[in-house]
Amino acid sequence: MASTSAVSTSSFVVVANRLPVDRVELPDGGTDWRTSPGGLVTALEPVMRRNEGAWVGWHGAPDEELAPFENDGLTLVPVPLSAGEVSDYYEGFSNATLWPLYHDVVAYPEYHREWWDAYVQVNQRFADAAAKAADTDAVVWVQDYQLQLVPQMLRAQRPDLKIGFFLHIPFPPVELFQQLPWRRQVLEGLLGADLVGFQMPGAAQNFTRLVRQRLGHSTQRDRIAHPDGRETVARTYPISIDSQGFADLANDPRTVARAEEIRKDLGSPRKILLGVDRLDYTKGLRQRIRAFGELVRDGQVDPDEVIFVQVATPSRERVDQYRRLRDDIDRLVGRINGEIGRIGRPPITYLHHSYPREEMAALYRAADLMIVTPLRDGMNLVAKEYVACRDGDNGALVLSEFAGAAAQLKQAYLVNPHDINGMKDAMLEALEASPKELARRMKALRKQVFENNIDRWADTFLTDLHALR
Ligand code: GDG
Repeated sequence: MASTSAVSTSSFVVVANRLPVDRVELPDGGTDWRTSPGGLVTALEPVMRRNEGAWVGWHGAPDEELAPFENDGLTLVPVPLSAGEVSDYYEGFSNATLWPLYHDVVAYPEYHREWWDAYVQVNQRFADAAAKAADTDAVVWVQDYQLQLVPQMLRAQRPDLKIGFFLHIPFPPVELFQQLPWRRQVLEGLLGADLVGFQMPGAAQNFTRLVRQRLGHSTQRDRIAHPDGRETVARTYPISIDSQGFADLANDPRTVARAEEIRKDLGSPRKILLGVDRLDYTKGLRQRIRAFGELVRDGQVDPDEVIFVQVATPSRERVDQYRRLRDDIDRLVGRINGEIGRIGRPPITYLHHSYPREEMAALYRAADLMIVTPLRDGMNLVAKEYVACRDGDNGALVLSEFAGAAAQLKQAYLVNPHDINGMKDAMLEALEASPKELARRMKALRKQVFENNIDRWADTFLTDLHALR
C-alpha cells in the first residue's frame, strides 16, 4: 500500500532515472504502486531498510508532479519530467546520444544542443531532489548514464555527502568519447563523486586516461587527484544478480511444470536454443539469427530436432533506431522461417513481448542452449540468470566476448558476434557436446554466479565508499 508522508531526510539515498515501482490499476478503478523486481532493488532493499533509505527517481508518467510517498516500507521521491524532457533528456540525449556512443558507436550517435540542454536541466533537478532528501554526511549512490552530471551538481550544494556513482553500461575508449561535444562537462560531472564504479577494468582505465588527458588531473592507478586536494577513486564492480532468488524461482514446482509445458508446446524438440534480450541494436540479434538461419538452411541443424526461441522485449520504441531494428528483425525471422518451406513448426519462434519473471525462469529452465551475443554490453544479466536457473550442471551458454559477463563466465562458449562462422561453430559444438563436458563447464559457471551475487556487488561498492575520505 502506498501512503503519502512528509519528507524526512535519509542517511542513504539512491538516485536513479526510474523509481523501482510501476503504477498498476486496481479492479475498483483506483491505482496503486507495485515494486518492479529488478536486481538493483533486490540488492539495495536491505540497505535501504537498515538506513531508512530514500530512492529518488522518475515515476514513469510525464507532466505529473507527485509528493514523496512510502511504498512497501521504502521512501520514494518522485522527480517530475515534462513530455518534452522525456523526449530530449531521456529518448534523445540518454538513448540516442550516450547509449550508442558508449556502446562503441554500433549505431550512429546524434548530437543535438537542445538535447544536451535538457540533460543538464533534468540532472540539476535530480541533484536538487537528492540534496533535499539526504541527511548531513549521508551516503548518496547515483546510478547510470542518464545522471552523470548529478555527482558534481550535488557536491556543489552538499560537500558533506559521500557520493558514489555506478555506470551500468560500458565507458568508451578515448578516441570515441572525444566525439562528444560536451565531453569535459561529463567528465567533471562524474568527478563530483568520491567513488566511480564501472563494470570492467577497461572502462575504469578509459575514464582515468580521459581525465588525465583532457582535464590534466594527475592519476595514480585508480586514484584521481583534484587540484583542491580532493580525490576520486575509479574502480571495477562487476554487477550480478540475486542468484539464489532466481534458483528458488526456477525450482518452484510451478516453474518446473511450466518449463515442461513450454517444451511440449514447442513440439518436444531434442534441443531448445533461447535468446532473451531487450530489442536493442547492441544485443547482436541480427547476427545470431543469421547464424542459426544458416545452420538450418545448410542442413547442419535439423529444424525437427532443434528449435530457437527468441524473446525480444519491446524497448525504447519512440527512438528511430529501435523502430528500424524491429522491422529488420521481423523481416529476417520471417525470411528464415519462410525459406524452410515446410508445413509444421517454424525453426525460429520469435516473441516480441515482455513476460513476468516466472515465465522467464521457466524459459531459462526449458532451454538447453542460451545464446547471448551482444556486440557490446556493460555486463549482461541474462547470461547470469540462465546459469542460476539451471537444474543441476546441464545446459550451455554461448556468450559474446564483448559482454562484461565474459570476463567472469570464462567457461561459456565464448564467441565474436561479428564472426558468423565462428558463432555457427560454437553453437554446433555446444549442441553436440557430451553431458560430461557440459557439466564441467556449467559447474564452474554456477560457482561463479552463486559466489558473486548482487549482494556482494552492493556490499563491496558501499564498503569501499564508506572507507574513502
Ligand atoms: C543494462 C546494461 C547491465 C528482459 N526481458 C524481460 C525481462 N528482462 C530482464 C532480464 C534481465 C534484464 O531485463 C536485462 O538485463 P541485461 O543486463 O541483460 O541488459 P540491459 O537491460 O541492457 O541492462 C547491461 C545491466 O544494465 C545491469 O547493470 O548488465 O550491460 O546494458 O534481468 O531478465 N524481465 C522480465 N520480462 C521480460 O520480458 N520480467
